[in-house]
Amino acid sequence: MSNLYNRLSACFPADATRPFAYLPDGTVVSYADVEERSAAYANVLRDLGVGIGDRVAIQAEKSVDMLLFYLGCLRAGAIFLPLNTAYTAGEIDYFLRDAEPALFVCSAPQLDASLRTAGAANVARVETLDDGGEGSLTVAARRASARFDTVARAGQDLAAILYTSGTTGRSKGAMLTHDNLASNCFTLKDAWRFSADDVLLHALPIFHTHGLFVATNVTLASGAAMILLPRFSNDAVVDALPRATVMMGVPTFYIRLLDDPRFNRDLVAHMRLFVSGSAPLSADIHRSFRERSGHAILERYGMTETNMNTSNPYDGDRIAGTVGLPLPGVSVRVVDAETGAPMPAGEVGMIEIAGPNVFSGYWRMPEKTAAEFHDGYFVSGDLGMIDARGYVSIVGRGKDLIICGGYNVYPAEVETALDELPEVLESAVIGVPHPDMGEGVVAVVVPKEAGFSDEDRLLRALSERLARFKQPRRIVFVPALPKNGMGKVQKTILRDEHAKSFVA
Ligand code: MCA
Ligand code: AMP
Repeated sequence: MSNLYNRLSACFPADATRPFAYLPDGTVVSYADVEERSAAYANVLRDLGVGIGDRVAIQAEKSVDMLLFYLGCLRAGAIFLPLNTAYTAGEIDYFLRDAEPALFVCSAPQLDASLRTAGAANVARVETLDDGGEGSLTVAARRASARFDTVARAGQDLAAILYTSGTTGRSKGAMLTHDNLASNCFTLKDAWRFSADDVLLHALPIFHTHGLFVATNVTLASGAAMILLPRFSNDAVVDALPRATVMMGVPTFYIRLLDDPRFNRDLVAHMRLFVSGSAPLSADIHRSFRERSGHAILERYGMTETNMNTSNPYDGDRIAGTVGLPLPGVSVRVVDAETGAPMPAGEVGMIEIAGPNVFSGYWRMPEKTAAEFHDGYFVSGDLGMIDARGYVSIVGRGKDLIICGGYNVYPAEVETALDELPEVLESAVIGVPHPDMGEGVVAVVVPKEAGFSDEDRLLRALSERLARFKQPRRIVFVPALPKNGMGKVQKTILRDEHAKSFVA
């Protein structure tokens, strides 16, 4: 019973004709379909020779088939490894070499390029899954048996690996167990009062924790339904809101809705909950949203390595600018980042997390894993405080991370890509306020030749190496970077200088 799929399916509605997903073309996918089509995908995986514990990497457009394939992986005991659709071939190459998947799944139009990337990385099999539900896997699944005995897995066995970038060095694969995912989704189901009557408006990508585990697992664990949108757009969300009861989003979703004159109380009369996370939601947006819609957005805080850690309460005060209280079973503490000593209430320090939600380590990186734990607690890299009522606030980041529209950009990765260009002597990459995306990426570059200022040339070169969301939105050329006595770039000075890059 430790296989996450079995724990989820135990909660599926008794009436299997009940809807799981409403698709944009009007198709309704029932819970009977979930059971049968995930079984078919599990059979296909077995036929392809994917064994228990094998990794299955996938870079495909959002579709219900990708969700059913994820469930098929769980059922077959494979480890699901989703990759951002924005990643370039160069980025995918690294993940495939590092994870050594038995199978790489791509979208049909990417097949030729993926065969080359997978071939170079020694991945034996490449199959396709595309957003029309076609692709070699889907075709095979249609012919496969719709019955499959879900394989037994221990709670500590891996269900998924999600890569997260790092402040320095290579991306790390966060290993998430069946227990990690199960504990968190059942905790959230209770905390947010999910029931079979809920209809989740799902506009997030499904290659990250937010859209895949929080949104999808909680829906399945509740026997609820979702309106599956291919991506966020104001038009599609405004159209779907009257049929939904819950929406989960990154702050940019809420910023964009507030900009839309159609967004008002009537539109959300049927809604019971708006959840925000993945990046800070400003207290201003929280207040404006409440005034416009009558809803206090429920902000929560999570990480790829830990799933969700804290949440504002369903009943009780949802305090703007805080990420709420530790979830049941999750221990959150704030310590002095230098000494590791606990900080008194109200004082800022490093946030550390322990609990059944915390991952089991970075794939094949035992030293990095050990370095990120302190007395059994995972060191989040986020700076925050806990007030006298137990509410956690995140006040900054100890890690050099930019969060842009809910996607993480690690400056070191962008700086490395820039510094490799023949025109660049050195660079510093910073995040500055952006009205839509929260933060925007700015690169400050010292060119090798004084007077060089061809921003387009550098951007073109970067586009082959870095996913679009990591590429700077502005490159500024300077003769020298500000450095301290130790020779370290003073990013605070740069952030102040360029604070107005995207805002008036
Ligand atoms: C799109 N672009 C972006 C981003 N998204 N650039 C930087 N950051 C982004 N997040 C690029 C596009 O390629 C396009 O490039 C240009 O920006 C404008 O695109 P636009 O149409 O405005 O964007 P969009 O397609 O509407 O997407 C914005 C979005 C989307 C809806 C905010 O990024 C999104 O769905 N974000 C959700 C991310 C997420 O799920 N994070 C959860 C991670 P060009 O100019 O070349 O056309 S999980 C996590 O963080 C933890 C665990 C947690 O707590 O949840
Ligand atoms: P990821 O690596 O994608 O899992 O991103 C995790 C990071 O997102 C956290 O360490 C935080 O810095 C940030 N984050 C997630 N939720 C929130 C939130 N509600 N407020 C502020 N930051 C958040």
